Amino acid sequence: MSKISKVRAIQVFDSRGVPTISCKVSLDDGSSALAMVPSGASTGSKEAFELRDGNKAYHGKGVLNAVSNVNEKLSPIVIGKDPSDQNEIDKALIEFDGTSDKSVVGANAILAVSLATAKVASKIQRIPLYKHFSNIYKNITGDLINTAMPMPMFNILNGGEHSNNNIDIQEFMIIPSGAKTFEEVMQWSVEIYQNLKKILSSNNHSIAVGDEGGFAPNLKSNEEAIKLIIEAIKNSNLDLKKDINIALDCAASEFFDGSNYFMKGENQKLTSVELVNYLESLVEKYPITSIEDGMDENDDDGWKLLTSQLGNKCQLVGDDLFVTNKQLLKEGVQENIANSILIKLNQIGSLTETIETIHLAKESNYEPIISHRSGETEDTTIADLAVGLGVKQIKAGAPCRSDRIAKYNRLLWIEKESSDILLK
Ligand code: 2PG
Ligand code: MG
Repeated sequence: MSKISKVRAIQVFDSRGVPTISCKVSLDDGSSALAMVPSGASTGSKEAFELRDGNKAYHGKGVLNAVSNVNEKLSPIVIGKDPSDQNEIDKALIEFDGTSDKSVVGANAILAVSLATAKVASKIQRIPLYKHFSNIYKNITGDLINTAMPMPMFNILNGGEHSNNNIDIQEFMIIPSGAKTFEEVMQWSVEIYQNLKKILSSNNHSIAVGDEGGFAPNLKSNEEAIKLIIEAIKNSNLDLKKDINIALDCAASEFFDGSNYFMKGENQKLTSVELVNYLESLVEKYPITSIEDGMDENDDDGWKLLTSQLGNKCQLVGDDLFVTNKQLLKEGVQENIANSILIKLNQIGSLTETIETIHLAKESNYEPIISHRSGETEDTTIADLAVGLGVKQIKAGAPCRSDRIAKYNRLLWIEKESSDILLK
């Protein structure tokens, strides 16, 4: 069995031009694989620690300290180890750091090594990465996976922290729920996206895009954004509800001041109760089947109310709320808040812990959703992660810009090459 012989990280750049880590893990048989770490803009306060240099270079956002932590501190820990034993490797990395938020060496440093190891292990076994992920899941949890193509939520209109327009809701997404194949998923979404571009253009709105490739025009209200998307769906000759549904990521922590939700775009100050009623009115009016971070991450009463009022008619996704953390998810399940969890590898900082959280979600009947970050790279690992772990939904941005499209293109290849992996 080949062993890890070298680990090398360098500083590269993400889709926002912000530094991030790229890590190469090499084996003694000469094979190697690269992984890159993404980064968020609307981050949850309890995410694992992203180590940044904080000096003059790159406005403090350099990652040279995290890079040298990989090269000097983490590399000796994994050299000589079997790359297919992901659990043991992640455990050793986590133990070396020794903190619950990975703040000594940085979650970005640990995750880079964790992912590059998984990738090189799939290479030497000559199996696709998604298959290796299924095997790791079985090793860690004892459960077998039914691999599946995930249904995407395409973020085609960006607001909040992902653009400088006046829209407060961060993401307006389309779900091509009626599509039969991933190929059809892509065709429908691309056509809607391009029809939306035409509509915006003919109404003299900006067609510039935000961080996740969705358009970012100034509009009168959140509702106007939904109406424009519905027009684009109709212009694509697709049926609302039957073919296409809508999802929102409010990222509500970004407009909560500790007691009220202030939607600047429409000059509205709402209490938790009023925000829940507002979201319920949107669900009643439009085919909205999923709402992420409808409330602030610390607004427990708001979350309880949202779940009791909307939980049986809408998927309620916890992102900043759970930050892919098993313990926080456990508490949420006990308190009966939300009914779904967004999964981001870098929120927790290792593959093994991500898998444990997904396992707990499945056992608790909380639907897991694999997600990109707003700062992405050409790394397509999350596409394989969704397929390999049988996670039925993925959020990877608009069907536009290579940092987003790379994930969808990878899913197209998986569908073409594996006739037994179906969109459910
Ligand atoms: C989110 C993500 C991804 P960010 O809030 O769900 O869409 O954004 O990476 O900025 O946290
Ligand atoms: Mg979110």
